[in-house]
Amino acid sequence: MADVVHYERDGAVGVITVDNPPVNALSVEVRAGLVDALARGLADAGAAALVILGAGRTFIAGADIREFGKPLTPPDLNEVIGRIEASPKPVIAALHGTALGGGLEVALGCHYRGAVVSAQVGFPEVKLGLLPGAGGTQRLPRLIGVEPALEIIVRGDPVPALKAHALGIVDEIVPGDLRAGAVEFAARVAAEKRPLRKIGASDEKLLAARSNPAVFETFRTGIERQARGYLAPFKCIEAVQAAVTLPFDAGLRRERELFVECLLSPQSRAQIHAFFAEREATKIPDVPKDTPVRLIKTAAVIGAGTMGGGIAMNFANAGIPVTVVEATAEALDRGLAVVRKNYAATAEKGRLSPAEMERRTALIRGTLDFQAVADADVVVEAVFEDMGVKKEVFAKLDRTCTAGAILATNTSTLDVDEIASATARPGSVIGTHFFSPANVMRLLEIVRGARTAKETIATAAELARRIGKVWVLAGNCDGFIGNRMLAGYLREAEFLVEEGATPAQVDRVIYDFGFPMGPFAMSDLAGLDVGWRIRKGKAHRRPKDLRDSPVADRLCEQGRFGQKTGAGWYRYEKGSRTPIPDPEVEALVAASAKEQGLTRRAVGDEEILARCLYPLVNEGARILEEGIALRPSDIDVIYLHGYGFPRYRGGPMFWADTLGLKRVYEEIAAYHRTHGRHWQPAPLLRTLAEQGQSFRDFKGTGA
Ligand code: 3H9
Repeated sequence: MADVVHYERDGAVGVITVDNPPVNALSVEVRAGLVDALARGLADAGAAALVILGAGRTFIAGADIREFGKPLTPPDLNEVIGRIEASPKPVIAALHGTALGGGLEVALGCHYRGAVVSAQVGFPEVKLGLLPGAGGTQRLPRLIGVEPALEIIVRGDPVPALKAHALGIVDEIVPGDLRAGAVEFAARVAAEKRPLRKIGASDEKLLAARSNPAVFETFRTGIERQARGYLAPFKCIEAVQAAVTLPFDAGLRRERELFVECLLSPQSRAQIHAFFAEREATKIPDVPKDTPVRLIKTAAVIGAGTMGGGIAMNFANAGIPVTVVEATAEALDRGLAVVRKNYAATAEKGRLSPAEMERRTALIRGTLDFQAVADADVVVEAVFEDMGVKKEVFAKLDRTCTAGAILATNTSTLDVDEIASATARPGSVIGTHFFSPANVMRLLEIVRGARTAKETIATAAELARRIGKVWVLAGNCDGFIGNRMLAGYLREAEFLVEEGATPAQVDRVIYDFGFPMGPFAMSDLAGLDVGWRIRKGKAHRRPKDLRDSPVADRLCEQGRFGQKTGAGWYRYEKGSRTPIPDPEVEALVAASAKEQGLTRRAVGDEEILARCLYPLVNEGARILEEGIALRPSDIDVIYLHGYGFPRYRGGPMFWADTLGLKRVYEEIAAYHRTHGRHWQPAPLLRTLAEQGQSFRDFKGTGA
């Protein structure tokens, strides 16, 4: 077995070090190593107390997620923790980095906990579709009370050391060196003969909830909207409730049952897939981690519109000074006023201190002078979506910017190579497709042009990390990954309505699947005019034999641009965002159907779901085959973070795998026969289906 847990003596204290890089996950070797090291410590007559700490950058960050789904090899984590808690010598956990999940559970099995001030503790299991399964739901409420425990377990957010100290999770904040401080703490506990605090044996903190069981129902109601569709948050509540209603040992057994129930659920598989997919997306085979990057000290944004302002806020939020360039004073003032309003709204909600708001606002400087971009390390162009305008901007950037500066375009559809051709340095040009609102949405598509240099990609990736984005690398094509796939989704939604469904029915089916809203509500929110303009610009490229629903264009011709004009696919009362079905739209749709000779019919919910979501899968398969996306899981990350695909379903490609590609292919082929060329199955989908494989098995085109 690998030597991943060491034991050594430091004065009168035995030190147990978990050394399992990168995050000291509780693999079977670590669990067995902890049992052995504990036994050594107990047998060591010179050790009056024991310390458990983590080597490297963190204490234990949890169970080894890669072991889930495989048969459990003993010792079980509950057993390990039970032995620690039963130790006749005091055991002290010394926390740094992130003590998460099973890591915090180990710490709660210890009699005392010390932490450095930068440490964080938490139970993120819920984000993996799980619950703490090694006593966390039983010990934490016994330590700090039911309500704070519910907050930590059900929400899954990390708790900084000082707050953990205030709550009573951490007994001492260790100043200076953790090991020395923890050894001193342990020696003191032994010398003072402090009682061994066995959390499992105490239950005073449960008494309040025992006499007020309504606390659970209140909590459940409180999370209902946010946790809609998810299983784990509700199972977490059930597990904490078991701490209150059952004796400790029975509570542990109930917790384990609920844990296993979650672990075996498709939701947990999907959420674990999402966890690894997000990390995998940051690995670009031909751009290794040690690729040199340009240090970004200052940034510039061209254009102070909604996107430009939002992008500038991203830089300011990360402490990077940013210059926003506009053509007219009026547009600049308007843009900067929106930025200030956004910050003020966040401050009003208490999520930003007034001082921090000032600091961030001060980092954003507006100017009409294009020369101001000369020293910027990165410039993001966010002007009108028009090739001519963009090329003009890039020619100017080429003349103005310092050598090696990253020249990024925020285009959502245009050809990055053509934009780059306006410069003499295409290696420095890259697409950074932010999603609207750019200061809120976490997704960033980084678009690699044919001549984009590796350093440019690595720098953009590093910058994305710094400004807190989840990023995915995309190849250069119309709509890149996300929007290219979305086209088929929107097209089918519109066809379905022409064929007899209503926008409200389609939206309900998609909402019930788990999206925050359906395609029509989303289009009304985003503004119908954007797509309309793009369609008009590309009208000449549309194949004549492909049907398109004219309804969206007709809505726009009537000035119905969505929420902002009070009407789109729905109508809206003044000041309200609630979509109200509109008979006028119904009439327009009926007329359009008649013109096209369609006989309208009742459309079933199942058909709606398949016809909206299969185009995502089919186009996703093409995107993979063309090498526009590196892997199916990258596509999933884009849909989870940019389009509201429910995380508990893992993303469109993962979802298709769960249905089975044979079924997906056959249904797409059937739609192809009845609905025509739009539904031509992607060759990759067909191949995988015929070979009985999944997207998970796709290992790239080798291109
Ligand atoms: C649990 O504990 C259940 C128990 O209650 C009950 C059991 C019975 N396992 O994120 P990073 C890998 S559930 C395996 O890039 P950072 C990760 O994939 C668990 N691998 O670093 C990556 O690998 P690679 C509860 C793990 O510094 C590498 O480590 N715990 C695990 O940005 C570096 O990760 C959690 O949910 C793991 N548990 O962030 C914590 N964790 O280099 C999950 C990480 O090959 N982890 N890896 O791509 C995290 O939140 C972050 O990784 C952490 C570090 C904050 C720790």
